[in-house]
This record gives sequence, C-alpha cells and structure tokens, in this order.
Amino acid sequence: NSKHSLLLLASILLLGLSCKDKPTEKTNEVDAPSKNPNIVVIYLDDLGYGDISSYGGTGLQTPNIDALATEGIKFTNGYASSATCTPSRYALLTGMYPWRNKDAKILPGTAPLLISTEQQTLPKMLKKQGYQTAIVGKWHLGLGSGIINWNERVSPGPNEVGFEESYILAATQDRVPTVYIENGNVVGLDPKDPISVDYKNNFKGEPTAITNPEMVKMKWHHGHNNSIVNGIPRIGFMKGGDSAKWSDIDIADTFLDKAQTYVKEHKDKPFFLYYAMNQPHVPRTPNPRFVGKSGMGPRGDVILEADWCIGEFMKTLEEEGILDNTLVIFSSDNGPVLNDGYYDDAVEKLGNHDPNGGLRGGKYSLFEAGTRIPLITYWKGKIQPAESNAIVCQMDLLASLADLVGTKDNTTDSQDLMDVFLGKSKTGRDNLIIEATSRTALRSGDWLMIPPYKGVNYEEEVGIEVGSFPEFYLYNLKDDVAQQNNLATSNPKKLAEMIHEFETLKGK
Ligand code: NG6
Ligand code: CA
Repeated sequence: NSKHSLLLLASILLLGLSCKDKPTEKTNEVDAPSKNPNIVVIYLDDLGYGDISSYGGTGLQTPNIDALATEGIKFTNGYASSATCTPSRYALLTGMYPWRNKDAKILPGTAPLLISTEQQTLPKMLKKQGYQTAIVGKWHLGLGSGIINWNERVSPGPNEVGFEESYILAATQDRVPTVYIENGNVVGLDPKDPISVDYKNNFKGEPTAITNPEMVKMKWHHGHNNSIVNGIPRIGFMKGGDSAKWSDIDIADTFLDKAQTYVKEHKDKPFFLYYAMNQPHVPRTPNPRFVGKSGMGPRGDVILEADWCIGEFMKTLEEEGILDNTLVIFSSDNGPVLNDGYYDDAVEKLGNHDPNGGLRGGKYSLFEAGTRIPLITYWKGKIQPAESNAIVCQMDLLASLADLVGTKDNTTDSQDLMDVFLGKSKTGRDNLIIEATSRTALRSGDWLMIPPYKGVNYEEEVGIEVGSFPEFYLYNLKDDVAQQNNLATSNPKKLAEMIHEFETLKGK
C-alpha cells in the first residue's frame, strides 16, 4: 500500500512539474501561415446566402460547410462579382471586373473561350510560383476559338489558361453537350458515334421536349425544351455521343472522386485545386442516396449532397495528412433561384427556409441576394475562427493569393486582401462594382446605389426582383440590409457622391 501512495505522490509531483512547464493556454493563438500551402477553392453554383445553416439557414443542416464557417472566417459581406455564373467565374479566375469584357455573359455550350490565353489568371500565377494546378467541375467560360469539333481535342480551354489538368463539364448541367471533358477530350466518346452540337437548329429527326414530350421525365417550365438527355430536356441541341453522356445522378460523385484522386496524387508538392461543384443549379438531380433527405425536394437534397461531398473531401485532406497545410476557400458563384426553368418543387416545398438569408432579390439581381454569397476561408491551425464584415470579392483572390505565395499582382482589378482573408485585418475593399445581366451597381462603404435601367424589375418566370427601375435607388446597408428604404430622394448629397464614384470607377 505504501508503494501505492508513493506512486501517487510521484505522479502528483510530476503533474505539478508538467503543469509548470506547460506554456500558458494558447487556445487563441494560431501559427504563422506558411508560404506555399495547398489552395483549394470549393465553388458552388447558385447557392444563396441563407442556404447553409451557419449563415442562418433554417430549413437545411449543412454540418460540413458549417464546420468550415465556424472554424474559419465567415464573411458576411463576401461578394461574387456578378449575379450569374460566367461573369463571376471570369472575375474569380482573371481578377478582372467582368463588365470590362462585353462577352462576359451566360454562355451557351458552343461559345468560344472567354479568357484570352495571354491574360493573367489565378492558376497561371500560381503555376509560375511552382504550384500544380487543376480544375474539377463546372467550367462555363467557353471553349475553342470558333466552331468546335467535339470529336477532336477541344482547345483552347482550361489547360490553355493555366490549369495543368482539367476534368470539366463545358457549360452547365442544363446545357449541351452533356459530357465530361478531360484535358480537352470528351470522356468515353465512341468515334463511330460522333457528337454534334447546335444552339440554333435541331438535327433532323432528333427528339426534343416539344416533339416528344412523352420522353420527358423532368418537366420544363421555361426554356429547357430542346434535346432530351436522360429524360431531362436541355438548352441546345445535341446529336450522337451516346456512350459519352454523363449520368446526371452521378455527377456529384464523379467530381468528388476526381477531386479526391487529384489530392492523393499531388499532395507531395503544393497544388491549387478549383473544385467547381454544380449544386444547386438546375436540373437538380440528387443521387438516390439523397433523394427525399431534405424534405425540400431536389433543391434541398442536392445542397445536402454538396455538403456531404465537402465533408468527404475534407476527410481526404485529413487522411492524406495535409489538412493543416491547405487553405480552403468556400463560396458560390451567384445568389439563389428557386424556379430556374424546371418544375422540381423548389418553390412548393420551400417551407420556412429562406435561401436569400433576408436579402432582397436573387440570382440575376442587382439587389444584395444576387451577389452577396457565403464566403469562408479555412486553414486549420493557421486561421483563427472569426466572423468578418469586411467587404471582399472573389475577384480579390488573385492578388491576395499572389501575396500569400510570395509574388504580386497589380495588373488586374483584384485587390490584395490576404490579411483580411487570413483574419489579420478587418479592412476590406472601400468599394466594389457588382454586376447582374450586364447591368452594374456600386457598393461603397455601407452604401449601395443602383442606377436606372430599362426593363422590368420583377421577372415573373424566376420570381425575382432583378433591380431594374427607371430611377436611382440608394440604400444604407448598415441600417437596411433588406433594402426596403430607398434613400435616393431623401439623401441627394449621398446619391451624387455615389454617382460620381461609380462613374469614376467605371472610367466614364
Ligand atoms: C439561363 C437559364 C437558366 C440557367 C442560367 C445560367 C433559361 C430560360 N434559363 O438562361 O436555367 O441555366 O441561364 O445559370 O434558359 S448560371 O448559373 O450558369 O449563370
Ligand atoms: Ca450559377
């Protein structure tokens, strides 16, 4: 027994000693960021500010995205440059305001490459600094330089603007060609069944949603009545390429698998992976594992599917031992839309869920819900969890990441906000020009000014106010984030300042 008490005494002593040796609690401290972490951009498609629980979403539980938000920096004034896909992706990858390029609009699947092969891009910049670079997922920035022959290598494309490896869908899930393209080549193509694509005319004898409605399994609401693939009518006409057509319900798993494989095969040297997921864009085709899981219909189900994929992807980073050496940036290309052209119960089954998170407008809109999106930076052990209300735009990643990896970019509209993205500063942009369907508006400080535009404000088909009025609109977002009080007439001085700033920035 005395032996026992001796042991006890010894352990108490040891404990005391080790306590003394221990440095004071360090819970709030993080290590200095290393220079060449892996960089992953996880980019969703049409995910709204209020779609995830950590941003106040009530109808859906998104634990994996929430983990990034609560253990990283959750930006509450994070912006896509635009309220639609192509221009936002253009800004993300080139660091340029998309309104400088008149062709930066929603592109058909046959559009030529929107980014010049001479242009600065995020992957090019990183590649120059020794990074391996890849894109997996949705491209939607055009391919080729004229008429595309889908049966040969399609170029220029992602591989010609900085991505060493690419596994993409060309445009959107609702646009033809409905095939994957790997490093320029259509995956699984049978040369005896060549692909033809046309956005104007159908191919003789090919069924469409109009000629053969009995073949349609997902009913179209507006647009989306051309070629039918897997029972889903699409935008554009396509003939041939049967063996290459993707299975819609497997797209999420396919991209996840490609992203995970890329990580496993490239973890020994720094890499940049642009993981561009297609949820919750239409057509919403959850894998059967997720059907019915949200109670909100396919739109909710694919958000849960995306969240699951992100969880699996993060597990891979951890299992491969590179989680604390990987900066993960999560965001969405534009705000939410419920009915974007198919009857899929998104409106009917919404319940109390508010994809807008209290913001006005939605996809296509100059109101806040169009461009203000969830934006999270996560870096285990290097970023201290916080919420930041700094104004930041996805366009700023180019100059910011350049800074992180030890170079500079001052040739673009991108601003170096690396300290903001790492949580060391809360001073973001002074101003930002946002864009929606080729119209622009100015955010400056707490203020938002929408100039007059022709056209209707409320777009019936999608059920969204897009922000087109015959007069100026001015909001103080600090007091009125929901944009209910137009101050244009009551505050003419501020309005004049905003107009002046807007015109100066746009170079008018
Ligand atoms: C619109 C489509 C919409 C969606 C959008 C692009 C119609 C009527 N609507 O033209 O369904 O595909 O383009 O979305 O065709 S984005 O997120 O890629 O910008
Ligand atoms: Ca989109």
